[in-house]
This record gives sequence, C-alpha cells and structure tokens, in this order.
Amino acid sequence: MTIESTEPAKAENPNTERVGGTTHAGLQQWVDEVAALTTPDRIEWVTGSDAEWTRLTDKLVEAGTFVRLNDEKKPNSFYAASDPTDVARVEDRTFICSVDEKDAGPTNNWMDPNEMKTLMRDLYQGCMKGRTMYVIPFVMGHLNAENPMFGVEITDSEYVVVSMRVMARCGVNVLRRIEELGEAANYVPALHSLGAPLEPGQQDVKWPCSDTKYIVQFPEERAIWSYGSGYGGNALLGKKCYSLRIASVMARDEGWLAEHMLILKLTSPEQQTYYVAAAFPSACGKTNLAMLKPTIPGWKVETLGDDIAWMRFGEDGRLYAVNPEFGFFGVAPGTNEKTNPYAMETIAKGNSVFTNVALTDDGDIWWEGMENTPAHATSWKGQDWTPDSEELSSHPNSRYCTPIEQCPILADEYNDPKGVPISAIFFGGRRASTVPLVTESRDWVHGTFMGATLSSETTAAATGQVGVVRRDPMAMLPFIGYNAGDYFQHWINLGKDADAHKLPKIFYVNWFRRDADGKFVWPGFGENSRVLKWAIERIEGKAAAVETPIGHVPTPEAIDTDGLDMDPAELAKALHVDVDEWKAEIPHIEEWFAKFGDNLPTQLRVELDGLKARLGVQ
Ligand code: GTP
Ligand code: SPV
Ligand code: MN
Repeated sequence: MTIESTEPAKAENPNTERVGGTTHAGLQQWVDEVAALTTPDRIEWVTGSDAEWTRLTDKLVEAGTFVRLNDEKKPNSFYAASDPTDVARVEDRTFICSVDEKDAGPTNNWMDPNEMKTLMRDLYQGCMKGRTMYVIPFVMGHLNAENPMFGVEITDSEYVVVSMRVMARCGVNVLRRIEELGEAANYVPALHSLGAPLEPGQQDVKWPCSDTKYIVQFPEERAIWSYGSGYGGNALLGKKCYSLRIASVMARDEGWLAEHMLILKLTSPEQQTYYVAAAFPSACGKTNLAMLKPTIPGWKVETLGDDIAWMRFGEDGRLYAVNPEFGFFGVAPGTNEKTNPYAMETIAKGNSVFTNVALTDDGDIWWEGMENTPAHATSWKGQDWTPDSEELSSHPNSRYCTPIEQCPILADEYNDPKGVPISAIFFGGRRASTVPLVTESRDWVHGTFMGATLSSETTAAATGQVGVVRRDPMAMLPFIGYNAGDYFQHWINLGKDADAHKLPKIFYVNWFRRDADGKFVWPGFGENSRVLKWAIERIEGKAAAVETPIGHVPTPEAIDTDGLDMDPAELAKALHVDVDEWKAEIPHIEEWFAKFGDNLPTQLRVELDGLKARLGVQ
C-alpha cells in the first residue's frame, strides 16, 4: 500500500534523524512516504531490546506520561493517566472504508476510501512535527507459523511503542524475517498518530491526543489508518484493528475465523483435556473466564488467550484456535485475589503498564474492587482520593497491560503455532433478564443463530452510554470488518463444509442475570467452572438437560452444586426460561434481522421462525 497522494510529496524535513532502516524496498518506501507526509524530527526503528524499553520508559517518565512504580511492589512497571477525553474505543469514529458501501454492511460506519484518505492525509500533514516516528515491525501469532501474520505499525507515541511490545511480538527478529521473505512477505501497514504536533519550543502535555479521531480500516488494501487517540484498541493497532477487523476479512476470503474470544484449556478429574473458546462483549468476562480458578475439586483451567482467537480447520477436520497476542490488556476494576488471583499474580511480576487506575502513596496501584483499600491515593484524574470520595479512583475502563508469559497458568500449548482443537464455543452477554445461565444449541446453525442474536448491555469499554441492551453478534459488533450478514453466512458455510461431529458444540451463557433487587443471581467467577463442567458432560453425553424453546438448558440437578453456597431456588431462577420474556425478545430480534435485508442468511430466518413457533408467537 502506498499513501498515494495526488499532490507531490512534501520535501522531507532535511534535518530528520534516522535510526535503523530496512533492506525491504517496499517497506522502506512506505516509511519514507509517511515521513514525508508527517514530517517527524526523528525516525526510529523499534528493535525490541531491553535497552530500548529502558530508554523509552525513562523518556515517558521524564515527559510525565509515566510514573515509575515502587520496584518492590511492581518491578519495572509504570502508571499512566490518559487525557479524560481519551479513555476507550471510539466506535462512532471507527470506519470500515470498503470500496463498496454494501461491504461495510449496516453495522459499520463507512466512507468512500478515497474520500477518507483525502480527509486523513490533510490531518496527517505535518502531524508528527517535533516528535519521533517509531516503526514497529510486529507479528500477530507466531513468527514460525506457516504464514506469519506480519504488521508494521508507525506511531508517534512512546506509550504505544511500549504497550505494543507487551501486546505483540515486536522488533528486529520480525523485521529480519520480513526482509528474508522480501516481496513474499505480506504485512499490514498500520499508521497511527496522536495528531498532536509540537512547534519548536512548545511544551508537551502528559497525554497528547486530538479532539479529532478516526480509526479507519481499508479492508481491500488490508491497511489501517488511526488518528487522534493514544488509548487501547484505538492505538495498539495489532489488536482490534488488525486481529479482528482486518483479519476477519482475511478469514472470510480464506475460510477461517477471527473472533473476539478467549481460549482456555480444561482438564477434568479423569485427566481428560478440552479446549474451550468463548466470545463475550468487551468488559463482559473473557479475561476472568480465561484465568478461572475452578471451585469444583479436581478440575483445572489453564489459559491460552483472553481476547482474540484465530480459528482454522486442521487436517483432522477439527477447528484449531491460536491466540495471536503476546500480552493481556485487561479491565482493572473488579480484578482482585478472589475474582482473578492469576491476573493478580501476573501483574505482580511487573513489566506492566497500568492506565487510568489510582496511584497509591507508596508507589503502587489500586482500583475499585481490589483488596487493601488505601486511606489515600491519587485518582486517575490526578486528584486526591480517599474511601469517602464521591468519584471513582479509577476509570471503569482502566486497564493493566502485562506480558502473557507471566501468567502462572499459561498452557504450554500457547507456544504451539498449530493451536488447540476447540470442543466448545461459548457465546455470552450481560443481560439482567431473559437469558438463562447456560443453554446448549441443537446444532451449528442454531449456535450461529444464538451468536448472531447475542445481546448485551453496553459497558465502559467503548465511549457512549453504559447499560443499554444492544445486539452484539458473536461479541463482534464493533469488530466485524465487513457486512455482518455475510459474516453470519461465513459462519454457516464453515459449519456446512465441516464434519458435523467434529465441530465444537455451541453454548449461550449469561453470568449477569439479576433478581428483583438488582443483585446478580449467579455468583460467577470461579463458580463458572460448574457451567464449564456441565458443558463438557453434555459433550461426553453424560449430563441431563431439558429441551426448551430456546435450546437445551440444564435441570438444576445437572449442575454440580457441591460446596456451592446458593439457595436452590436462586439456581432455578438462574436457569429459568421465561416464555414471556422470550416473547418480548422476538421483536428486537426481528428488528435486528431487518437491518440485513437480503444479506441475512435464510438459515437464520428459518431459526427465528422455529423459535417463534416453539414460543407460540405468530
Ligand atoms: P475486554 O478486555 O474489554 O474484551 O473485556 P473482558 O471480556 O475480558 O472482560 P473482563 O473479564 O475483564 O470482565 C469485565 C468485568 O466483568 C469486570 O468488572 C469483572 O469483574 C466482571 N465479571 C467478569 N466475570 C464475571 C462473572 O462471572 N460474574 C460477574 N458478576 N461479573 C463478572
Ligand atoms: C475491548 O474493548 O474489547 C478490549 C479493549 O479488549 S481494547 O483493546 O481497547 O479494544
Ligand atoms: Mn476485548
């Protein structure tokens, strides 16, 4: 991809300092073009060395972006607070710029790619003035994969460089491999700028960003242009932009799946192992389930991934999943020794970045829900905070960014580029009513229907209102890089072409059902192991279920409640299929499906008709 300016490229800043480079002509040309457009003071190729980490983190400390944490509490770790306007993914500023508007579908923002490029080229013009432009060669997944999934992110943010080094395999080894492959190396060019040029002598702010934000994917070109935000999925372009939006388009074209899913390994007391993938919308429990500590004796969970799964059929006809990431970018609030002890252990090893949490007076971090509430701390907004404060100490979408290899329960298979064969897929959302604790689909198409109609209350992971129920198909609403109707068809097609008995079984879960007082009915977290156990026993043909209009739901006796401190009536509530609530759901599903017109797969319409008939809806 080139920048393809219609205007002659501006003469490059003759004083630009250059550190590093590449023998790959195409890549060097793209970097030169971006430099000519954005006019940085300095161009630096990221190597991934420890010395580089130290230099960049020192620079961030000096700039005031980072505070170095107490080495005894969190070694080699840093605290950052973002600009209060730059705290989450900006879905209304995110675009799929396909050539044809129809290919973006009814769920994405769209603009003509040429129009978007013209608009953004104007924004990028001189936007790195006074800054260093970093070139980050990275690979999503394994460098020794059959087809390594390369990317190169250009960014003018040191915070992004440091975070990318945690979240993806980056640096000189990747670049050398790209160079060895030469023209044969496919890489996704991913351009990022904070949109905050510095005039000579101008004092920088702690968190530079712009009020104008664009997060843009060009699916045909497999390219990403991001502008104006320094936070999370807006700026760490290997994550949502590449591994979901662009990768979902690649997956459609090549017959695989790029999904917003955790991957876990489950070992039963009989030492049987199973791999489970689960898609829950942002801030709905993936990281927590991925690192689950089972409360039922003899069962063991190990982690393979907490956010993204790439799944391809293996030669044996089974669906294999790989986590393309190298770190966790996890929701901080609510994480504690009880809900997620392994995440706590992972971050305690250090080498992490904490953004928008609270800074304690002894140089550690804290957030709502963590043990040992400090008597005083500095809030993410930089204000004095005490337990009596009205405001939260941490932003609800505050996050820890930490290396996956520090996770004490990381499964060995994480290092296998082949991935792991998936036995079960869970779809789940955050629903106060209607959706029972767990439902088993009848078959792949019914499971696809469950995924396609998945709904969830919105969370702080994206800007906008929180707590509003919306359809979030396969937990991919903000991440499908093409027409969601075609995406549903792709799911159905993969199932059609596969060996039915080798396909993962699909389940629909809801940890978030509430009672009349607004309390969660199901205790969740480690207790979710009881639901995993039921699902595995269903796969093994051992557990009981009742057939309901929406699918197979466990009888209360089929759930292992040994040691569970829960009133049986409450469990019955969690499992209840309320026909009236489901009848009320139908118009919402109808409205959702209507968006897709002819692009809605017939099979999903048939599934909806079946559901209506079973519920007795005309
Ligand atoms: P992203 O990183 O945004 O994709 O989110 P995620 O799906 O990984 O969500 P995460 O596991 O970080 O959970 C987000 C929030 O849900 C946290 O506040 C958790 O405490 C809460 N949560 C997770 N699992 C459960 C559960 O089983 N029950 C309840 N009630 N809350 C949960
Ligand atoms: C999500 O929002 O689903 C995340 C965080 O995992 S971000 O990387 O910002 O997308
Ligand atoms: Mn996510």
